[in-house]
Amino acid sequence: MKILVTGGAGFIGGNYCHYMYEHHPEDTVVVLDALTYAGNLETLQPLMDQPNFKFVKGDIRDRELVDKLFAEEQFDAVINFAAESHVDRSVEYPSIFVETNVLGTQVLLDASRKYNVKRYHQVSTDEVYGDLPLDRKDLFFTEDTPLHTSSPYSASKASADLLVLAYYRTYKMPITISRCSNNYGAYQFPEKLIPLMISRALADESLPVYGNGANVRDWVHVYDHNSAVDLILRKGKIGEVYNIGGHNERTNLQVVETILSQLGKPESLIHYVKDRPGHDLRYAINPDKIMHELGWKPIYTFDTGMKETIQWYLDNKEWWEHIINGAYQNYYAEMYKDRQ
Ligand code: NAD
Ligand code: TDX
Repeated sequence: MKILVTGGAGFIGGNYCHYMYEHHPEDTVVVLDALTYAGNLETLQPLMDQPNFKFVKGDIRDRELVDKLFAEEQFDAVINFAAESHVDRSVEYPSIFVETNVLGTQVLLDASRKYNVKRYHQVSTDEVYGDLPLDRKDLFFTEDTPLHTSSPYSASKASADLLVLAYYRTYKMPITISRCSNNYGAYQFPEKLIPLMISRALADESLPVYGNGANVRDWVHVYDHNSAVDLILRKGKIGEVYNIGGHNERTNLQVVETILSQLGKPESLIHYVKDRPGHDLRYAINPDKIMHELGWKPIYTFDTGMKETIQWYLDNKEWWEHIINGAYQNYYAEMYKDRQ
């Protein structure tokens, strides 16, 4: 099988390429990635010389480039990981989220249709369901939960999902969609909660916790997310949405405390800052459908996954120090200046 992996130089797409090399070396992977601030070729370095791996620098919004690539490569399947993915950036710069996440998805759908791709998989997010109240631990997102978005990021992802579903209904395109909760693991850009807190704690810098730290996220190790995406690609039913989550709910404060304790750093580093506008309270996934219908099971608990992840950031300082020494400095100063 020849698979187009868009956004393969990013966190989850990059890990998917490593997953493929480990589990399906017989398949060919072509990565299409624009190498925005979030794309990093160092993540793919170990794969670059493999005969059945190819990297193409390009933008999913570029119709001409995408059409030419599809004509040349004749893909069997497309997995669309490419996106603007950071909620705080979407609050500051919403337009690029609509352009990449909605219009980029449409370009890929059109090319997949024209070249008869056998499966188009859209990597979506649990954020399309909005949030759950903090005092109703009995409530979970199912695939039937109505879309109810909060941020420009989640609105753009929900819009893309609707387009994908429309192409299924209208053109009978062979699509699937996955909606996963918060990921963590190796190669995550240090703007997201876990790598941001690890890198700052290691430098003895203050840890900016939004609001009172009581917001809840449901954490999935990136390996488990990718094993689910791969299972859906091979065994999922066309036209279906699958939620992915492992019942690992933690408050943001609990996550930060776990990091501090493993790194042996003091809790005095915690600094409560102004809340994110529209901040979703709680995400929690009901993963019954993918577990029962496809037999998916995560291999990580939050504790084993966090131990391994923190160790990875300790062992791979070069990977993230390159990032935080560059334009990232300006990002942090700009994004956090009004939160003090
Ligand atoms: P990321 O920001 O780390 O990576 C995104 C990648 O897409 C980067 O390599 C970037 O260069 C590339 N990209 C951006 N715009 C592009 C464009 N116009 N053309 C081509 N490439 C482009 O994101 P991530 O965390 O790896 O997320 C991957 C996908 O998974 C996204 O669709 C996101 O919505 C979804 N998702 C993420 C999480 C999470 O916790 N991170 C959870 C659920 C779903
Ligand atoms: O500095 C911070 N302080 C803080 O308290 C940052 C960056 C975050 N937070 C809080 C906000 C959230 O409640 O931590 C929580 C997690 O924040 P993010 O890492 O920004 O993730 P989130 O907003 O939950 O969205 C993530 O999960 C769903 C991904 O970024 C999305 O791409 C994915 O779709």
